Amino acid sequence: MASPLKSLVCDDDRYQKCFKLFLERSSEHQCMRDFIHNTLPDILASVGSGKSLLNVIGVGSGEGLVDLEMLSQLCQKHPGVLVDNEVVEPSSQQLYKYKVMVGQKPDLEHITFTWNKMTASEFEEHWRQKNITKKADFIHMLQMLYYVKDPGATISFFQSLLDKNGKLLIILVSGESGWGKLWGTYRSQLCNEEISQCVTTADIKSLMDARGVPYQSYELQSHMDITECFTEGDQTGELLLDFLTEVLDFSQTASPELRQGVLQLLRDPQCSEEKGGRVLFNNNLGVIVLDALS
Ligand code: CQA
Repeated sequence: MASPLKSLVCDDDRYQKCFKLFLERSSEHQCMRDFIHNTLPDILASVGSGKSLLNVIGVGSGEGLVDLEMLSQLCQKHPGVLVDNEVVEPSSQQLYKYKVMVGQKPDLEHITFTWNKMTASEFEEHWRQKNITKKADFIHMLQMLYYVKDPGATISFFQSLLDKNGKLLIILVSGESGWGKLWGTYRSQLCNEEISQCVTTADIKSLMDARGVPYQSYELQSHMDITECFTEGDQTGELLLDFLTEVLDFSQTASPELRQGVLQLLRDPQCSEEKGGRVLFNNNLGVIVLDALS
């Protein structure tokens, strides 16, 4: 039977509201930033190996805040190189914000931006049809593989675009995160496979192991303050619950059993820890780095 619950993804205004709140209540961007500053520079040191132009592809770049931080690390590691940056993002609002930000930054004259307002699979189609032979030195896909039909096929395609010494960076929630536990129990009731996949880095690692594709991996500690979820009728709590379940108006539309079950699991030590009267949901992220196929 089809789930009667509507996906949050169907209401972009509400999604953006939830997402903004999530960013305020979580350390998601901070932990990515720490990784970008502390670990990524070493990963980027070997890309390109002496080329004067580096090709970068950002898949699902959003507003581009995190992209620009990575580009800045890349430019610091390779002083004087030119960067050709392909941005792939289906949301025109997000792409617009990205363009505005680029227009306001003074120190980006070494980087050219190509704006692709499309999904990853449309980009793949476009690349194949135009018979583009350009290879990439650095490709990143941050928190986006949930939204493709076949994460394994998407990874294969983008990995095939890597030049010698190129790197593909994938970030998703970790299998050990609260998300992993929540989906382990409620996947069939919450996830609409047509819209998004409940995929974690644990799934991607199993897939790569099965294919015999080597990778490096990292775990990033992160949490999300979900305390308000447990106060009935609280507006903030309802937005956070929508984000956690990816269901539009979850409290209003889920059955009482599902609602109670989800709330109980969210509080459970498998998903969250209590600290100073706050409930902190485990939002740990996993990073996977792939080299060019040899
Ligand atoms: C849409 C869908 C997903 C979006 C979006 C818009 C998204 C961010 C911004 N706008 Cl229509 N996705 C996103 C961002 C962060 C993040 C996750 C997804 O951590 C991961 N999800 C599962 C762990 C959270 C629901």
